[in-house]
Amino acid sequence: SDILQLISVLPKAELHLHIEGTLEPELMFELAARNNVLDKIPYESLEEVRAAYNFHSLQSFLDLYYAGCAVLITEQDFYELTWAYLERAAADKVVHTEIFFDPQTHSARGVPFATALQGITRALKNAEAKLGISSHVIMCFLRHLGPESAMATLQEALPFKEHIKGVGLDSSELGFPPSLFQEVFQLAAKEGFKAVAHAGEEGPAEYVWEAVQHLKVDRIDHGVKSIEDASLCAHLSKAQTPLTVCPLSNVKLKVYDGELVEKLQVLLKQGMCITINSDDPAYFGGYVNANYAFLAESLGLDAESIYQLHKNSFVASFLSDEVREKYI
Ligand code: ES4
Ligand code: ZN
Repeated sequence: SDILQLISVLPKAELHLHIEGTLEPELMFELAARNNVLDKIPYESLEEVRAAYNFHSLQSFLDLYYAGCAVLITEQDFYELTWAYLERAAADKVVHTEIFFDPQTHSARGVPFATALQGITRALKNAEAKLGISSHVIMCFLRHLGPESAMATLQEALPFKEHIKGVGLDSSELGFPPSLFQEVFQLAAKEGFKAVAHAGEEGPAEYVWEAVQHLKVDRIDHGVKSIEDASLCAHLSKAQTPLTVCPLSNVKLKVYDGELVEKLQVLLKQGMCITINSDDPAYFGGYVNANYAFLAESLGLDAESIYQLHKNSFVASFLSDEVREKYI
């Protein structure tokens, strides 16, 4: 249709993408074989992997996502993982991407911070030259490991500051409110990092308030539960705090029902800065254009809304104003 055509040709920024969540089953097996760790992945075949990607909650997904990470060991592994994502992003007309990585997932397995970061940044640099994609890296703290481990990770990152644009907060949400990480985010801000946090994915609207007030984030990742709090929605609209929404992720993890999707459209029309992203595309069944297409089809979005979403992706990005201007 015309809408799908428009989605496929519009240049866009992707702002919510876990690089570890772009590990396709084929590459998972290839790296497992190369690194002699086939025993570390709980599957015998590609079919078995795909059959396992049937989630009922955030945690049921995270368990498999962390298990898959066991095959990522060398700098070259991280390079190939990131490069494979960038080629797919280019096919979807992504011209700028801000990717998350989870250093603690790798350091806990004995893979140094620098190994993961260097593999990722080498691919990003190559993509700038060969695919015309600009990028930033955002390092995320795993909230289930608590604030002390997050603080240690931040300290470990300081020597690599020039390669890291911002800090984020991800993993299991319920029981790990943003306020626990206030000190970590305070130091990160002092060190010049931008800040984002997953909030209001499975957790309540209250966690979104905490991310705004305690962590002083520049964007909220997901944030769909904000819909349940009218005064929060009013605040986010007024402050133009962006939400990086991931429709296929929310459907796969059963975060919301149809009604919430429709409310999303109301918020978009009211001027909230909503962006569309793919989160963990290898696990959730589609890259960024598939996420736009899903929303367009389920809501019957018009061309004007699609155009607004593409524009929001640049407005919400950490690009310099000078570069941003070129796209909006
Ligand atoms: C994640 Cl969908 C989602 N939510 C929270 N943490 C994550 N890490 C990777 N994907
Ligand atoms: Zn996410």
